Amino acid sequence: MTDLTLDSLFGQLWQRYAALTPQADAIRQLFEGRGETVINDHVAFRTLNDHRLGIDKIAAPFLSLGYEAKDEYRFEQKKLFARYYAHEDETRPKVFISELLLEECSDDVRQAMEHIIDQMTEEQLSDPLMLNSGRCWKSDFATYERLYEESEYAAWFSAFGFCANHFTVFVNALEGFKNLEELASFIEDAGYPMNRSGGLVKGSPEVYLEQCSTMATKVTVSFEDGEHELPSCFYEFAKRFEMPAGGLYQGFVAASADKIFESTNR
Ligand code: OOG
Ligand code: NI
Repeated sequence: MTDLTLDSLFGQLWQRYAALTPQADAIRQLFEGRGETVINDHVAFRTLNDHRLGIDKIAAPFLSLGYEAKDEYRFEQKKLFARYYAHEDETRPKVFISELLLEECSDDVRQAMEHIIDQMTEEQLSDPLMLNSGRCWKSDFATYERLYEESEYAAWFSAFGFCANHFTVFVNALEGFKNLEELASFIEDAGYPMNRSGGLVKGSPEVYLEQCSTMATKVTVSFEDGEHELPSCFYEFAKRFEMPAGGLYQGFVAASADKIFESTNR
C-alpha cells in the first residue's frame, strides 16, 4: 500500500462505482456540460460490525492517508452505526462508513451474514483495499429476498459487497442551481428518479445541511439461483450551510441520513 495516494484510491473507488452506477457518470457529465466543476462532498461505504470487516477495516486506508475519525451516528430502527472521517485538507471528500449491528439482528439474518463472511478467504480478509473488492462470496436470490424483509441494508450488502455505495456532489461548488429543488428537477428531467422518502430534500438550513439523492440504478446481479435486476448504487447532492461560529457545517444529520439509506430500496 506504500504507493497508494488519495488520488489513486478515489480514482479506483470511482471506477467500480461508476461501472455499477452509469447514472452517476452521466449526471456528472451533464453538470460539466453546463460548465460546472464537480467536487465530491463525501463518499459512503456499507459493511458489517464483524471485527474482520467492520468500520475500522474499511477506514484503514483513509487513516493511513491522513484522515481522522469524526462524529458517530446511530440508526436504531435500521440497526446501524456509522462514523465519518475527514482530512485536514477540506477539499478532500469526507468518508461516511456505516455497519450493520449483527447482534441486534434476528438469528436468521445473523447466520446469513456469517455465512457470507465464512466464504471470504484469508487473502480477501487481509486485503487493505477490501473496501473496493466487490462481492467476495456466492449468494442466492432467495436469501436476498429473505434478508430484504428484515433489513434492506443486509440484502444490499449480500448482493453487492464492498464498494463505494455513493459519491456525493458538493452543491456549494456548483454555480448554476439556485437550490436543491432546482437541481433535483434538472436531474429528474434528464430521466433519473429521485429518492422522495422523507421528502425530496432532507434537512434544512437550521441543521446546516440539505441533501437529496437519486434512486439507485437497477443492474443485473447474478445469483446462484438466477439473474435479477436490483438497485445498486446512487448519486447524492449535499449543500452545507455556514454555522454561527463560522465555517461550513462538516458533519452529517442522522434524521436525513436515515432516509438517504432508502435510496437503495426496491
Ligand atoms: C448512507 C446513507 C447516509 C448521508 O449522506 O447522510 C448518507 C448509505 O446509504 O450507505 O450517506
Ligand atoms: Ni451520503
